[in-house]
Amino acid sequence: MNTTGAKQYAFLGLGNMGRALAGAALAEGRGVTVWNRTPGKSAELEERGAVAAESLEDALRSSPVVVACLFDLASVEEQLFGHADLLRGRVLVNLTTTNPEESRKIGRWAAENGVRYLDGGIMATPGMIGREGSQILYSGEEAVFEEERDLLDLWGESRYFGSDAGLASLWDLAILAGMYVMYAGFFQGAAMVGSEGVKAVDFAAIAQPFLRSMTEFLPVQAQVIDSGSYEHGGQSLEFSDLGKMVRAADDQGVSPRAVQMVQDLLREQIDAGFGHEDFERIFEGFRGGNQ
Ligand code: FVH
Repeated sequence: MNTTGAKQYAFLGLGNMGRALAGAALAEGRGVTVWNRTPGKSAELEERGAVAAESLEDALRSSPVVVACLFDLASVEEQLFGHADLLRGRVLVNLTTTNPEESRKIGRWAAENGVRYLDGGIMATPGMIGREGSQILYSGEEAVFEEERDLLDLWGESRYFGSDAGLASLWDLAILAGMYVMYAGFFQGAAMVGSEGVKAVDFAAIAQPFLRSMTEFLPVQAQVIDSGSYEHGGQSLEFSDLGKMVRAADDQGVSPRAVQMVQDLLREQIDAGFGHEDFERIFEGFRGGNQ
């Protein structure tokens, strides 16, 4: 049964993340209606006070604010694009992961149909929702972001990036790019010592403190990049040469491809005559510039 007088929200999608988001709203006494394409995922939320809608249409009618956490753009299109009539005038907070162009596509559809749209990128796992360290990035209608802060802030630190609906997604995917490449380097290292029978957990125990401390340098490296000059006397490209790492992996029968990617970026800058400049210069390789 809905909590009398409480603000009402509809949650679409009860996967691991959708359940965590709805659960955080319930924990703060909000009125929650839930819907999932496949029935059977709402029992625990119902025990905590959520109402399970009998249909998607009922869920959309139940609340002025609809939170979607589906799988991808296709699932959002499939479920919502045919229901503009029911969503008109309502707020749609879409936390489904999409790329920037996909987010913009949903934003355009929302604008054409009078749906108040906020796009979100979740920088957290389901277990982190509502806990320290959880950040959710937003873009789209700023007034919606401000009006709904009492909901959004339940899930984590809320950050707004602008009215272009694709911006939250751009930031989300940019941060994840850093995460995945870091993981790939760690996995290559695990394979290197693994070739001598070392378990990955033992490698992690020793590598993690060092890798964690290295992240402290990110703001310093960012300052070098923003300065537009790579002559700050930091570690030079020539000094950074990763040939030894590539060779060590090869000699152990391990693919060096994670480190080879960085080595290629380094070589590109050295070959262009910038070997004496700071390591951060490889940033230019991503922009396609060698000036
Ligand atoms: N889980 C995580 O750590 C990450 C953190 C960052 C953000 N992601 C994104 O959140 C979206 C949902 O992720 P999830 O973890 O809840 O994913 P699943 O547990 O796999 O649940 C998927 C739900 O999506 C529903 N669904 C899939 N296709 C459709 C469709 N065509 N129409 C309607 N619903 C659909 C699915 O329903 P069902 O299969 O149970 O019927 C689940 O409710 C996602 O974008 C992540 O990238 C999570």
